[in-house]
Order: sequence, then structure tokens, then C-alpha cells
Amino acid sequence: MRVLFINPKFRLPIDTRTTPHLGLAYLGAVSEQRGDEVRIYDGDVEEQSVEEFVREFRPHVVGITANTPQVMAAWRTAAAVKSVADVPVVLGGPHVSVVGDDLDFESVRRPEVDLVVRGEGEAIWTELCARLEEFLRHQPEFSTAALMHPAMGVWEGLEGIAFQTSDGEVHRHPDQPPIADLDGLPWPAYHLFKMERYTNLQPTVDRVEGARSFSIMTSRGCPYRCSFCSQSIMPVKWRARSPQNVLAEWRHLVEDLGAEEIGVLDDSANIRGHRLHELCDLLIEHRLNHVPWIFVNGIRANLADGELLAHMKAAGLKRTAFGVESGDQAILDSIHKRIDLDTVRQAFRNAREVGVETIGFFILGLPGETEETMERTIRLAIELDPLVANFSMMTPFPGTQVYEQVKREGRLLMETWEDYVFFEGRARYEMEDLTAELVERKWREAYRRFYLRPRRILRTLLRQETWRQLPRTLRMAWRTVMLGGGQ
Ligand code: B12
Ligand code: SF4
Repeated sequence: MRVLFINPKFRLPIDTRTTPHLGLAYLGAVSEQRGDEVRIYDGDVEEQSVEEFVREFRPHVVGITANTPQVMAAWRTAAAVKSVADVPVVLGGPHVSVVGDDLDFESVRRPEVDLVVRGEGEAIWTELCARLEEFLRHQPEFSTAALMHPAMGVWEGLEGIAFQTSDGEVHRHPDQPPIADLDGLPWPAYHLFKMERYTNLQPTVDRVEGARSFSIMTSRGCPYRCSFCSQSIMPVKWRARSPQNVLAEWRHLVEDLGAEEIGVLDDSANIRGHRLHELCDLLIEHRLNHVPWIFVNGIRANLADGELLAHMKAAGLKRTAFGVESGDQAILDSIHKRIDLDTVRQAFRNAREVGVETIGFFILGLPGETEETMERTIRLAIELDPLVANFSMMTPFPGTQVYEQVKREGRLLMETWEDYVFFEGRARYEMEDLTAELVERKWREAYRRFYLRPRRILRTLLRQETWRQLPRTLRMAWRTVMLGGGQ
């Protein structure tokens, strides 16, 4: 079959990186394993219109990914696809996987969407395509209406999907269990992407032009349940690939694809230290440690001891993020971060001692915050002094505990799903004494106070990258001074 996957275009705040969509890269790989002819249309880098692309490729099925701020673009894209071809359109990704708020039904009720896949997509996609192929074999004159006719029963028993049959009934099948054997998955199909069109991992601090950056995921899921974190895709069960399996893909990225930097996208890569120690041994033994890698989304600070960080540094780790979130212990406890501030401080010290650069993620405006608690967060950021401090305003994503709390006790300030982004300088909810004005003021202050310290400015000026990409540096400086948001 001809299979098309789409990452809908989404207006990104300036200087955010663009990377190939790892989820679609996995789905592309399993589809190719089935023998499908696969194309990926990434709206962030594509020049052709979706309509033109569909007209030329004539897919048998279209799969579109959507996180929350992207979902409306996904619907518009689905409508564009349908305007040129009668082809089944399937939506997947974090937004449509939130069943608590019926967000799967929200999408399948739209005429331009036929099915929704919830959770990890690889196994479901394979089965879905097999059923569609079987249907097509017996229907030389394809119509989506026939495919979705209740009497056809094409989707019977397929777990993890929701759909609307052509009689208007919506159906939700039970979840399918998380993929148990991650080593059994194929490697992401990067050859389906126009790699030269993407940025590097962290364009705000590293070289941009000509970098060959790839992502890898060595584990899925997270055993923690922070109240603000959207976990609709990756279930509570943390599953890891074996070090040997990760090594094989790592080698492929470096030796076959020429990776110059690797972003490790795991939610919590360091749940089991010995797994990482073993991986580091392998990277060193196979001389892959010359290619720098970065934990872009953060590792758990309570599991980042000096020995592990030193070993990872020797294996090529250049930088790691930590989700610090708050400088106030009571707030940290209330969001179930399950960490204390001294442990966070120790993790940053450990990283500094072994020469691993750090990124700190901080959130302002968590439920229960006051001017004082946010002040503590800003002070902690300055004390920890990571290479990059990222301050976001608390954005309650559907399916999270904070979302439920704000719906009960506060007021969401977002009008459409497109507003669910947290780097735009706008507070996203109000609750009791926590006003938008207060959070926005503290957020602007956080950026100014962190980045406009003389010591910090000096450090920036001493970095080669600052001068190598002067226009970008000046743009960032302007944003930091005028708006507050630099990264
Ligand atoms: C890397 C990353 C980014 C990168 C790249 C995003 C990308 N396009 O991949 C960047 C930095 C750009 C980014 C930005 C944002 N991100 Co982000 N990101 C991630 C992260 C850490 C990893 C994504 C990943 O590669 N996952 C691994 C792959 C295998 O999973 P996947 O992409 O979800 O795909 C699987 C399934 O979802 C499903 N699937 C997905 N699409 C489809 C389509 C079909 C047809 C089917 C059948 C199945 C299917 O099958 C795939 C394979 O199993 C996730 C956390 C996480 N654990 O996933 C957050 C995450 C996706 N991001 C999140 C958020 C909030 C954002 C931002 C909105 C933040 C902001 N700035 O305000 C922006 C949105 C910008 C945008 N344009 O969309 C949330 C999404 C929550 C939600 N309800 O939407 C997540 C879940 C983090 C979290 N726990 O809160 N992000
Ligand atoms: S914020 Fe990090 S530790 Fe907390 S649940 Fe999300 S991924 Fe896990």
C-alpha cells in the first residue's frame, strides 16, 4: 500500500528546533517492514502543499500526528487531504490519546477524520494497515463510507482505536497494552525525512548550519506521575531497550548516517543506573564516544550520582537537562515531583564537577504558587546557574492532574487548542490569588534576572558559538530584554 504520514505545520516560537518526528519515523519503519511504500510530509519543512503532495503520491491511507496545540492544524490538514482524495485519515499522538476528556471522540466526530489511534502506535498501525489492505483487496472501487460502514466490521476487536461508523455511531475499543519488547522495534526510518532541512538539537546554544542531528529513545514511559506532565502516550510502566540494542542503533546513526550529535529523548533515561553504565561501556569500547550526545528532556536528578555522570561524560555526554520545576519545597511536594532541593543542588554539582553542561527546566505559576514561591524558583535558577535556563508558564494540558484542578477551582485562559503552548509569554490559567498578571510579571523577571547578570553576559560573550552565530545571538538578546523569553 502507499502510506502517507503527516506532521502538520505548527507555528513554532522563534528559535525552537525542528527535528524529524520520532513517532512518525517509527511508524514509517514498521510500515516499510510490512512492505508499504511510505512517504512523510513534515509541514514544518515541506514546501509543497499537502493537496499537491497527496495528488502526486495517491496514498491508500493517511496517518496524521497531533499533540494538543497541533490538533486543529491536524484537522485542517485532514480536510485538505479529503478535498483531493477519498482516502481514510487516521489521527494519532498525545492529544487524541486523552480518553478522560473524550479527546479521541472529539476528533472522530469530525467528518475529515475516520479513525483515532491511542497510545503507542506501532503494533496498532501494522494491524490497521493489514485490515485495510484486506478490505481493499475485495473492493476495487474504494470508498471511505464503505470502509466505515458498520456492517463491514473491518475494525472489530482492534484494540487502541476509536472511530465513527458511517451511521454516525462513535466507538471506542479498549486500550492496547504498552509495547513490552522495545528491542523488537525497527530503527526509526530517517531516510524518509529531508534531513538537510532540520536544525540541530539546541540551536540557541550550539552551531546550527550543517549539523547532522539525530534523536534516539532508549526507554519509554516514566514511573513518576508529576501532576503537570502529560503522559497520555507513554504509560506508567517504564520499559527500556537493552544496552546492546541501543548500541546497534547508535552505531547506525554514527557510522551509516553520519550523526554529529545525538539527542536522547527519553522521559527518564536513568531509572536503572546499571543499564546506562553498561551502555557507556559499550559506547567507549566501540569508539562511539567522540559524537556528543545530550539528554534534551531531562533525567531524574535523584538518580544522577557523580559516578554515573562521569561515566556518561567519558562516553560522550555533553549536556543534560534536569526538570527542576520549582525552588519551593512545598510546591515540589504538591506536584508529586518526589525530590528535595538539596538532591537537585547535588545533581548540578555532580554535573559541573565532571564537566557535563546543564539545562534547567523551571515552571512558574504552578497551583498554589505565590510571588514568594516563584521568587524562590528564580533564585534557585540563578544559584544552579545552568548553561540554559528554560522558564515556562504552567500550561495545564488535558489529562493532567493540574488540568482537572484548574477546571474545578480556577479558570483556563486558553480559547482554542492552539493556545496550549508555553513559551509565548502568556499565562494560561488563573486560580485564587494566582493571577495572570503576577505569573507573567515573574516570568519576564525570571528571564531578565537570569540572563542579564554581568557574570552571565560575560560567560555568553566567551562562548565561541555566540560569535559564530551573531544575528541569532542578537535576536535572542533582544527577546530577553523586551519580552522576557529568551530560549
Ligand atoms: C521531543 C519532544 C518535543 C520536540 C519535538 C517534537 C516532535 N515533533 O516530536 C520539540 C522540542 C519540538 C517539542 C515541542 C513541544 N512539545 Co514536546 N515532546 C517531546 C518528547 C519529549 C518526545 C517525543 C517523542 O519523540 N516521543 C517518542 C515517540 C515514539 O512517541 P510519539 O511521538 O508520541 O509517537 C508515538 C505515539 O504518539 C503514536 N503516534 C503519534 N502520532 C501518530 C500518528 C498516527 C497516525 C498513529 C497511528 C500513531 C501516532 O505512535 C508513535 C509511536 O509509538 C515528548 C514526550 C514523550 N515521551 O513522548 C514531548 C511531548 C510530546 N511534548 C509535549 C509538549 C507539551 C510540547 C509543546 C507543546 C511544548 C511547548 N513549547 O509549549 C511543543 C509543541 C510544539 C509543536 N510544534 O508541536 C507534550 C505533549 C502533550 C500533549 N497533550 O500534547 C509531551 C507528551 C511532553 C509531556 N509529557 O508533557 N517536543
Ligand atoms: S515530569 Fe519527568 S519525572 Fe515527572 S512524570 Fe513527566 S517525565 Fe516523569
